[in-house]
Amino acid sequence: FQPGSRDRVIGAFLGTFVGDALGMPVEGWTAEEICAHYGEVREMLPGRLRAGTYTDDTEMMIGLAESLLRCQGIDGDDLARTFCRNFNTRRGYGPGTAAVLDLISQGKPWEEASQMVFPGGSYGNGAAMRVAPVACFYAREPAQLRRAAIVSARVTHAHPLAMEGAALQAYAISLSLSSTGPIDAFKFVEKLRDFLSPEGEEYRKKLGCVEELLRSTPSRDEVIARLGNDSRATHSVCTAIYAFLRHLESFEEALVYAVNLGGDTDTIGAMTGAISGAYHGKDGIPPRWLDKLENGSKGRRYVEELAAELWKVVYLA
Ligand code: R7I
Ligand code: MG
Ligand code: MG
Ligand code: MG
Repeated sequence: FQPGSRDRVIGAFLGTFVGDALGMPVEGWTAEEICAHYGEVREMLPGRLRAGTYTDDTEMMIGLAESLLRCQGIDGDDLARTFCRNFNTRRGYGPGTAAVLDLISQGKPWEEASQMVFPGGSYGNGAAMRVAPVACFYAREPAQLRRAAIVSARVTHAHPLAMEGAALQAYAISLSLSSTGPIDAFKFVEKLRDFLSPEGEEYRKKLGCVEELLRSTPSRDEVIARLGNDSRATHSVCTAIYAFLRHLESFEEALVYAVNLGGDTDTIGAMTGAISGAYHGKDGIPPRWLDKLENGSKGRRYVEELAAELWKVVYLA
């Protein structure tokens, strides 16, 4: 349990990638549809993309890591440019984010673009799903972590609920990364609650649900009904936190649980993978999953290199 170890920073990055790729083939399916078709998703399967391929979730995490390393912090302009440069429509972006990136590419400043697609900005989970690099970079400074997560979100997600969700997810990853021993699920939730801003009421309620659900053995349907499994930040971040805490003992079980809830499977998978990967480290991720990940020019090796570089900058400095 070495806090902030290289293995655990790499675990947070690869955990995002593995969760994204595991959930990719069944994104948008209900739990019943997954069950009827596969029984249970436990292997890297082909879907719209080849088995082990990542989607927008990981592509944006990569962009965030690249920009963080280049600027040694969050710089909104550089981050917007980096997201646009990496933007590959084949990877299944959310409609709001795709539109924002198009506007920025056409020359609109991100401050305006991010307000143009939904009134008040998107409250989608696209800012939370990519936040692992921010969490690792600022794991030792919670106040800075909150600020950085919010700025990293705002470039595409200007709605306060999307920004708060990204900050909450970042803090969950950082707590997991920093733990010096076995995590107590209830103390973990308590710390998350203390971290929320006064505007985080919806998340506060959801964290209350997480506690109640942890005290019983709820059905899958009850978990979905109370926490949600869709692409709103408010209906997915706490679901990922719950999947992690429900299966603290195993990265594999947490991720299988998350993906088989259905709905926004790649993203709830990516967020669960980030938190659980930061806890168990790369060594806790099943090798048979890692072996299946795409490994082209910006594939598995590149993601590991980004994580290792970030670890060097933050933890060897
Ligand atoms: O948040 P975002 O990048 O989406 C990420 C999702 C993940 O599942 C990825 O895997 C990828 O598939 O997309 O993209 P947005 O389109 O900004 O937000 C996601 C969804 O949240 C939208 O498509 C809407 O359904 C919903 N949403 C809103 N609906 C109404 N009004 C977000 N903001 C609003 C809103 O203001
Ligand atoms: Mg996706
Ligand atoms: Mg989607
Ligand atoms: Mg998704």
